[in-house]
Amino acid sequence: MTSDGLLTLSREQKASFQQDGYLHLPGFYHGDVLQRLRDEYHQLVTQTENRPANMSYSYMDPPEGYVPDEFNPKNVVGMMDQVMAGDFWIDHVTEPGIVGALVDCFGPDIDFHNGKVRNKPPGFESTQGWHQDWPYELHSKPELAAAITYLDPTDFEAGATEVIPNSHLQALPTAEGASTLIQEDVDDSEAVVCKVAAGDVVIIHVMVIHRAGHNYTPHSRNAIINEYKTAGAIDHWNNRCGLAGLPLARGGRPLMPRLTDWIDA
Ligand SMILES: O=C(O)CCC(=O)C(=O)O
Repeated sequence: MTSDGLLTLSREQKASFQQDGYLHLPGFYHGDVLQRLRDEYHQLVTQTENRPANMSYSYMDPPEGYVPDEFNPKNVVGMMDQVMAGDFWIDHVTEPGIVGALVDCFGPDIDFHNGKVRNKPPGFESTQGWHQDWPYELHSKPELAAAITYLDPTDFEAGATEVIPNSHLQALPTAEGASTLIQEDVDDSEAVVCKVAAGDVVIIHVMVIHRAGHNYTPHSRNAIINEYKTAGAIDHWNNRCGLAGLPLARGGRPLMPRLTDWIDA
């Protein structure tokens, strides 16, 4: 518990999340803990056979002028439900510091929502554009957030996530037949590039306007996105993802035991 009586965040960090709709946690994972995370991740994207059928991988053809890098040699661009890959990935979802941050942001009762991987292999071009996650994952109330764990230093040229601070207070109309926003209507004059280091985490409110960037570097930029919600936010989009709705904190107390020796509780 921090000196402010919060589980993970300082009072300033909590206020910053409430004000801006996102929060950058530099160096959340570091040292041996980060190394283990990167090692496990390397196995996840290289040992792709014989995984549970309810996990899925997607791959990207290298664009002209780019080749896959050694860390992500199969050019995995995305995965769904990496949490089903084993105990380590459950420990990543239930990591008490992250669950604590969500409690600090939203209140005492937190559930898991879903987990995925979003990589930006060399030459990746993001086609999604500005969006709020809300239309993709409607609930009875917008009490959800994604915790993006970055495994590599990621700046603007390398596909950094961009966010528009304080844009999380209302749901905006989506483009015809799409879940993204009408791009011309988005005022991105105040957009912030989340320049991150390996091991940083950025927490993104479900309604904050954001987008993924393009990666013009020869290095794969890799990230895991776990999403969380309050117990009171009831699923309206029929979430069938692995471990959806798993209770992670009740009464402000993280519930899940550690399954591996990765990070001791
Ligand atoms: O990959 C990123 O930088 C952002 C991901 C994103 O926008 C999303 O998954 O909604």
